[in-house]
Amino acid sequence: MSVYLGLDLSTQSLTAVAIEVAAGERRVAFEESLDFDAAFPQYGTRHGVLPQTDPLVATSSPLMWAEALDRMMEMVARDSTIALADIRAVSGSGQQHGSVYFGAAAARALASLDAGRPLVDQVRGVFVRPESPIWMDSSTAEECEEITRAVGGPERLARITGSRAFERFTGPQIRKFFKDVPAAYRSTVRIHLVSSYAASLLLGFDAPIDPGDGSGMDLMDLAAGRWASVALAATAPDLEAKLPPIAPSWTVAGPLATYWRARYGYPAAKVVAWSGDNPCSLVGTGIVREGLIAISLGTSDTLFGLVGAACWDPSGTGNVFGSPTGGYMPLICCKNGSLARERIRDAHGLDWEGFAGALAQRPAGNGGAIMLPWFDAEITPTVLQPGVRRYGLDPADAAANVRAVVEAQMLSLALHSEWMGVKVSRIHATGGASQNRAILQVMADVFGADVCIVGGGNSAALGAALRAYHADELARGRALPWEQVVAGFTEPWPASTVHPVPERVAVYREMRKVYAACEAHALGKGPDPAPAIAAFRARTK
Ligand code: XUL
Repeated sequence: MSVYLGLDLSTQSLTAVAIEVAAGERRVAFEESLDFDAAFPQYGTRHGVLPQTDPLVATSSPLMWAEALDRMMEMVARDSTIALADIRAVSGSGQQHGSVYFGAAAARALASLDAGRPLVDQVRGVFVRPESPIWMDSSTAEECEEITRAVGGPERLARITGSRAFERFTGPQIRKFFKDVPAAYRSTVRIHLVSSYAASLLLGFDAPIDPGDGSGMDLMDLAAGRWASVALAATAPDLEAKLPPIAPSWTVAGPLATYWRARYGYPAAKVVAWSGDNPCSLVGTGIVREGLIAISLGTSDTLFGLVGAACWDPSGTGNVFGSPTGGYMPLICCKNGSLARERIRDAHGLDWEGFAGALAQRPAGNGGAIMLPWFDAEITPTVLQPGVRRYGLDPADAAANVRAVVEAQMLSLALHSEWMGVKVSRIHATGGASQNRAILQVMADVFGADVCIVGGGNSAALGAALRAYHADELARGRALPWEQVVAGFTEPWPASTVHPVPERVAVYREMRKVYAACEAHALGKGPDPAPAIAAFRARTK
């Protein structure tokens, strides 16, 4: 039997999933999370983020992450359900975009870790920046502009790297550090992503960055899978020398460092390059061939898929990351996800059952009543002035508003993912709201595709474990097809499939255009959509 360990260092917690793969059996053998706030209160994080006076700044502690990794590795080692000696490979997933800054002492400290002392005490002195900027930071608008200008415009940057400049992306964050504290930037020897940092702790030396996470930096030539010199030059001086190399996601970077073996009894398991949490979730939700997409209905609603050729979103809202399976991973993120659903639910005094009931009371198309659910500033499409807009929708009508918010979310996901060019054959739904069948029915009808539920809550950690399995097989000369890698772990839940209803699919095909007209109008980019709404209402009566 072979065991593979996947770790997910996310914003709020560190999760480990261990999978067992034997001839006739595959199963998840271990699944545990460590919540940063609860387990490490001495760092003072809230939801994994350090307190700040500037609301645009978001940081966390790389030291806390090291301590969490040490604690989790101990928990895995002590768990009696796993045969430690059977662990063949370890990989991981990190919250994307966050960065860690090593000074001159780091290489020596990592190379000489003493198994008799906790990790945290040995890496305390290695950081040039004791706080790491993370993906929730949006303090780099100025740097985004400067980088964009230097590269030759947002379209050129997106064509090269897969994304225009985003405040949370690592390149703009590095530029801000270089501008704010140039001496500290100069003394930085190595800049890691959260993913490559954690992998380096496991290895005892600098791990590479994989294209899945490297593409979240505004620094990588997406099609070539190497650093883009024009983007590096636009960001900060001598940057390439400070970055680890980019290596394929299935790279075996080395064995677990002696520290882990001597301290906890691990074998010399292979450490496989870590990736970002979204790229790992792609594998953990079973999106391993074109035509499948995953929609995660969580705090934000995220849609991602897998495509063979590098692409970019001409509207500038979407991202394209490298896929850890090879190929590319287009992704869009709508910020007004569960929050918007909850706001409508609460405004009408409903519970989730009542919400589902209200949704079913109204016909597909909602009689032409449309909501733009921008309770909060929105990423997709870019909406900086929050505010809900209603077209032909009475704010007091509970059923109409419930239907309107869900239809809006699904229409928006469908509309703004058209650029991906994915012909959707099946949707894998995950996240809290995927338990609501009525919502999944709207999803199926809007996309005209079957929808099924996959996975438990830990798709990124599971994806990392599956990547470890794939890389181990490859290193042994067996190139397993990805569908074989994920088999037994990412199958749809039994009886969870929801089929589209052809008449409703036809309604939503029309409604998508009307919704687009409302969006354009609300953003000051199009005429009053009233005639289009009236025509739609007449046609769908
Ligand atoms: C993706 C992004 C987030 C983080 C969360 O671009 O910013 O999904 O990866 O961990």
